[in-house]
Amino acid sequence: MEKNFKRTLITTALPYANGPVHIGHLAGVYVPADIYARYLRANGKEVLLVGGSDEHGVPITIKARKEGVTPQDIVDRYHTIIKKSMEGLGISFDVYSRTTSDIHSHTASEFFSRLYANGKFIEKTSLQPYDEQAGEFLADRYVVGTCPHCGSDRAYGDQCEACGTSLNATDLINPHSALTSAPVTLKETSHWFLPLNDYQEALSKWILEGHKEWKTNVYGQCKSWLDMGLQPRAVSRDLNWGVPVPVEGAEGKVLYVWFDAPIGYISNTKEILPDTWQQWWKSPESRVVNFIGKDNIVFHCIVFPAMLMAYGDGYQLPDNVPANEFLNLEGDKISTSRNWAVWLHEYLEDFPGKQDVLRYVLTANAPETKDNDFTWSDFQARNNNELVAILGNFVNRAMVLTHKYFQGAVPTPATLQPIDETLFAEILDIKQRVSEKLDTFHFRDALKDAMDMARAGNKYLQETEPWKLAKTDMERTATVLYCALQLCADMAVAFEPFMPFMAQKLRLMLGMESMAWDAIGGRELVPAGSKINESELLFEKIADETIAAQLQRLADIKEQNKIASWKAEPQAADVDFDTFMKADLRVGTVLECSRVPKADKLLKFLIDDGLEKRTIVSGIAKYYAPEELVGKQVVFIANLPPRKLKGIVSQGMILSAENADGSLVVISPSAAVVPGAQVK
Ligand code: B3M
Ligand code: ZN
Repeated sequence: MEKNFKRTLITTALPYANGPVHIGHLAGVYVPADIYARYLRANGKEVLLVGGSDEHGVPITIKARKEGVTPQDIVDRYHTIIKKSMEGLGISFDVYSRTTSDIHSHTASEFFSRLYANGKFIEKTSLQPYDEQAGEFLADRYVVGTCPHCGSDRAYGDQCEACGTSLNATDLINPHSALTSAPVTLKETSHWFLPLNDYQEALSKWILEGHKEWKTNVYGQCKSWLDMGLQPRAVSRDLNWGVPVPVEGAEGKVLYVWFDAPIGYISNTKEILPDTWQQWWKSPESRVVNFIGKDNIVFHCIVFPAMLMAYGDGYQLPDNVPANEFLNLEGDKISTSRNWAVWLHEYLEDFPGKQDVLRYVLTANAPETKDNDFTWSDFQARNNNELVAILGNFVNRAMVLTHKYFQGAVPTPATLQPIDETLFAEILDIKQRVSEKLDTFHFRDALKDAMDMARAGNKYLQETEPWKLAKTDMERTATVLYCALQLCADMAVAFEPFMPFMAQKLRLMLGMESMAWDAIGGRELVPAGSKINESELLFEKIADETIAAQLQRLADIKEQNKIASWKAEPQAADVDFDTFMKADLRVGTVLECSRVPKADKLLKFLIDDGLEKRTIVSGIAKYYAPEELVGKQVVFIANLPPRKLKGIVSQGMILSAENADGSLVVISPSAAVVPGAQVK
């Protein structure tokens, strides 16, 4: 271990209880935190792994209104799903709680009161969006209007989803309330602010000088916040969902969700250790490590530490904040609202008994230094080519051969030969490498190194060939299988942090107790003469059909999203009648139609337009065979200036309608008309 702390309090970002958790949450936060916790425990350290659901904030109230239920209904539903699926995946929380608990409201409320009483806040009055009809202040998400950048009339007060621009509610044109559609007015309201600028110097010193060892993505983000100069931040909101502001006259105001959520780490610790929780937060022998995603860095490295500094009373700042980047899914950003995710509770249903496969793949491909992509084909390949072919195969061979030649008892070794000594030395070397990487939060590389154990085992069996030896030299066979079984036992210990289900199964097969990390590389983890149990396969191949079904599910979601976004396509801005009438729309008869060489989208038409024959090029080759269109009547714009496409001069544009999936259908009159007929 790098630093010698007695206790480590490991916190995990509290997921919002407005949806279930998905692979992005797992890869970024929960799997690495769990690996770290299990690794420290195996090293005999005192560890507390805490987490819980973040049950406040505006998105939860929006979801509740949409469904016509209360915010409490929403958080009850998702907290239950999240908690259960975390357990299902083997995330070894000592406590998984929630921010609507009493202990949390008390803790958060007391925290605020103390800062308030000690004059740590400034109070500021400002104009905020207000809905007169509802008699409520409106959070940014509740203000809807026209985007000043792209003209979409469905932009929100914090962002326009059509063009992606971040906005302030006051930027919107025609802002109105999402609650009642009433026009939004501005009303004066006062809030409390934590003057982060007062902590600028202390924070800079603590991070920029004191924590150069932090991951570069984390250190870099902190540095840029600090370089920009910190500003006061509001810590209260006008909202009816959250921890009430404990100040007289503050009715209708709650703590800002990012003020109360990190205090959740403290409430969780209190909940599990009501008498000794302070040791974990306030003793120099303890340290706090926050596992989070990159979008939470500023809150954990700047805002919460400033809150702790303001509070005083011996609270320690985090020792490390190993934040990860994002995981994408099949090349696209994971999104709860677009259902573009692999949900943990669904995975656990679709892949029973395969928790470790997901843990393995998410770790092997963890977004530690940059955003990464989860693909189902990579999932299958890693399972089939790594877990089955390398790890499972080695263990299976060692077990089966022991049953075959030694009736399921660990054989007694004779004097070890150099090749056996090399194997033991290699294991110790791998253990060292894995430990160094786990100590410094490099989980992905640690797992890669751990897999070298299985590789070394396969190589060892390949070189010693015990199945051949057994014909001539039982003593040497015994030694080889003894060594191979020790390596299986090493793996049961070394893989426990990464794949606890597999590790337990392997231990049971070997008839061994759970062991400390130190045991790895030992010479007698499973002693000669001890019985091993029936060999079972640790991993099994995942079939192509299984993967195809998951891909189909994603394809269906894509399709639904397209339809949804197509339906939501806002109507274009008004056009005046005279402008519209300037377009000369005509019906023409298709005389000839052919593909355009080297342009797979284009068809070239010869059209009888009533006066003459004109050439028009149209991008519908994907949807029609040219011969289908000959003889048909189409609608075209006759007075567009000629345009050159792939060397062909196109004299107009054929009109088509676009389906939700992007396919095009040519517009035709419903009965034959004379060529050149005007469309009005
Ligand atoms: N709920 C944000 C998130 O899930 C937030 C984390 C709170 S950690 C104290 O990204
Ligand atoms: Zn926009």
